[in-house]
Amino acid sequence: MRVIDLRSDTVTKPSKEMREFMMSAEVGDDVFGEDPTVNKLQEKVAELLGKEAALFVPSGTMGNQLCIKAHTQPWDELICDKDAHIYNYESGSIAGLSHVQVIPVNGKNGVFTAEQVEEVIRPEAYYLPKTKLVCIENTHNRGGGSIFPIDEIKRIKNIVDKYGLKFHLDGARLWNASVATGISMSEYAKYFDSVSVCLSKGLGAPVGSVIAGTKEFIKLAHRYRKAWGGGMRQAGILAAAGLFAIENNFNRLAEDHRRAKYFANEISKISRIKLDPDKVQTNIILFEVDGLTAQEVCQIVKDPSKTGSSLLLSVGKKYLVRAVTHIDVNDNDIEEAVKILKTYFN
Ligand code: TLP
Repeated sequence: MRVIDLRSDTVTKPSKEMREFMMSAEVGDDVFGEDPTVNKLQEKVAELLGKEAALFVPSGTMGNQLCIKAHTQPWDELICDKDAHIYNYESGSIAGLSHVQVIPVNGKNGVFTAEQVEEVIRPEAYYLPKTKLVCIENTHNRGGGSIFPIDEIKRIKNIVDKYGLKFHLDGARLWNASVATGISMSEYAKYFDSVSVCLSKGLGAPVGSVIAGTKEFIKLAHRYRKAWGGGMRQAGILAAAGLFAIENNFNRLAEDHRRAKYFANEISKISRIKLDPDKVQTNIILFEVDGLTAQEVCQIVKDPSKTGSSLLLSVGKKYLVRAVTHIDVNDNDIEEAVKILKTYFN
């Protein structure tokens, strides 16, 4: 049976070439800082992001949460979009691990303005929480792969500086933003005190994220990584996948964006489907099916009995279905996915 898996760009499997590259990686004990491949990856990502230092971590969640922990103290407060991954999908870790509370801002597709940030920053008073950190996500997952405009990032950075706050970027898919806009990773990163990027999303590596910032910041994050059980030993095998992915799978993200756009255009013609294809900026497509919850849509298209193929989609919000293009789907798979949606919803 044919399965077309558009649930996420996390579902990709390492290619034969990537696996071979991993097999030949030189390794050492990274808890002693002695894994040459991990060190190489950290240097490479630090350079790419124009930061002093970087740290390899097991997941995007750990990367974001380490940054939040290293920028804050218990009882502090951070500002992020109401749909931010750090706030919705990281198991309550802002509260659980950092003892920090969130001021969720009502952005549009995950994008908010400098004015919205300034409005919620607390004045100094003993009975108020201290606002310490602003976090943005680029591209924005629940915003449908939306790109945070660089001009708004600059405006928010002015506010961050004016109030002496810190600025964190969840750049799990910063690669996609960079390829889509032509703005370099370092140009995006330079406005932030810390950046987290994922190797296991569009880049197709099996595991891992990297966080970057000043040497002092990374030293502190390194301490917390160990404390949280994230110290890895011969992790060069995994870091090698990341190095391979950056080298070979970064620029090809444009293909995923092209397919997402095509898919969005085609399914927007289906009578019961509601979406604006102009909103699709990268590799994530959010759409509604008239009268059905996202969960119901996922169940219907998964069943191969009518079409001979199983289409896997995920839930974006209660009524928003999410489809994500990635390295393991080709033009033909996208055609088949369109056909399946036509069968059920036209
Ligand atoms: N996103 C995943 C999961 O929510 C399942 C997905 O399928 O999109 N930041 C952003 C913007 C993300 O989209 C994700 C993962 C993370 C951080 C966390 O990364 P991991 O899953 O490696 O902890």
